[in-house]
Amino acid sequence: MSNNSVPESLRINPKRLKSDFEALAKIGSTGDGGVHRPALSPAHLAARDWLRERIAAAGLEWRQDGAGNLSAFLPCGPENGKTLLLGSHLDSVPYGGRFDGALGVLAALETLRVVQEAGPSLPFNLEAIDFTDEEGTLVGLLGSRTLAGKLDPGELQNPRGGRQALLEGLERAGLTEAGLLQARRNPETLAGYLELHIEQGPRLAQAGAEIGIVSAITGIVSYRLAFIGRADHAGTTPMADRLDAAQGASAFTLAARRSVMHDFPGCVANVGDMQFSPGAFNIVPARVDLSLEFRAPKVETLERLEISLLSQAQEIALENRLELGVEALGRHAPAPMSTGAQKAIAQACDRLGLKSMTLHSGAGHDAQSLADLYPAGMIFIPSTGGASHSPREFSAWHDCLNGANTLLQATLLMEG
Ligand code: HGY
Ligand code: MN
Ligand code: MN
Repeated sequence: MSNNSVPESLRINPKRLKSDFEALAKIGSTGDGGVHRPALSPAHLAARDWLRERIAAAGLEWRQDGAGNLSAFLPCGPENGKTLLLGSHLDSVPYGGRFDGALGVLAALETLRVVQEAGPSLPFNLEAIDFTDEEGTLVGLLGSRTLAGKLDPGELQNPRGGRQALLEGLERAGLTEAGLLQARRNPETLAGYLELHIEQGPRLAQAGAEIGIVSAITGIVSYRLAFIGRADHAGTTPMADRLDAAQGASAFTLAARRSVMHDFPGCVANVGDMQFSPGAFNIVPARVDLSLEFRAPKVETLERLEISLLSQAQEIALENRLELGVEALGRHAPAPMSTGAQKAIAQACDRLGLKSMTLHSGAGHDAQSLADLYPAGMIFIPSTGGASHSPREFSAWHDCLNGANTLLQATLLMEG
């Protein structure tokens, strides 16, 4: 059967998707609606074992590459034809939500099962993929960037999650650095990539839209900054004589927020972690290491923001008579989504009678690793209250179904 003869009434199986979603949410559950499945942690690997079983139970072939990317394959296209990737990620941020990434992987698997049952031949084969370490608790967009052949070996020496954590995760998962670096997939073999994801923000709900068609994904840069002073007795050292690292770290955190809000509309900056050392009630902190992540929709804005934040850090260190350590940890360029994929998603919404709107993604996604190599598109569904990266993360089940059906129909509408 040709692509467009596939009945427009094809839909996912709601009961099967819901039972998968509820079973997966139990793996690494934190008991408050969230999950804790950091990349290559025991919980994440348990989720992967579960996914592998579901793939086998569907009679689909499962594959795993040198980066641990786990996928289901459906040969529904021409012999040796290209493959359309559908997917997302099963890893989570620490103590995150149960929808982020998981919904996209399960909807991708469900799309393969429905196509397998309906039996249409498509202009491409289908592959549902779970990418390793999308969240960057180890490196960041690790699995999709290895598949894209973009992983620089140097990044593995000082990743944002720490080299020790990376080595332990690789060991636990039976992966190697060499394997990671060999996981590139020839882009000529891939027809494109579609991902369903929760919006992780409030815009769809505010606009009363059921589906978001992503136009572009934000650029993201990470640094570790160290404000370095001197350990002293917290009781006897005169206040004016202290080289107090906490003063620099906290002044910078406040300055970063102020300058982004005043001078960089549409951008964000976050200090998500601070480590004090030696770290005691009665010692003036000698050193504070902080994690800095900032995002901007355009490369030139990202570069201006980077210069501004780093120069403010230098000035604040000087003012507080501190030294400043600066480690660049990760850089993901902003990525426009393909117009072809956006068109297929819009047509799918028309077929399903769903109200859609086009929007930019302030969250990073695996699609941004692939978008310059082949047509990539993303489908968003509303997040209740815009909450994400928290156990409060929630999307109404009818929105999840709308998203999964949009992924299915968009898959059938994608050009080969
Ligand atoms: O951090 C992000 O933007 C995404 O959720 N990984
Ligand atoms: Mn995600
Ligand atoms: Mn996330």
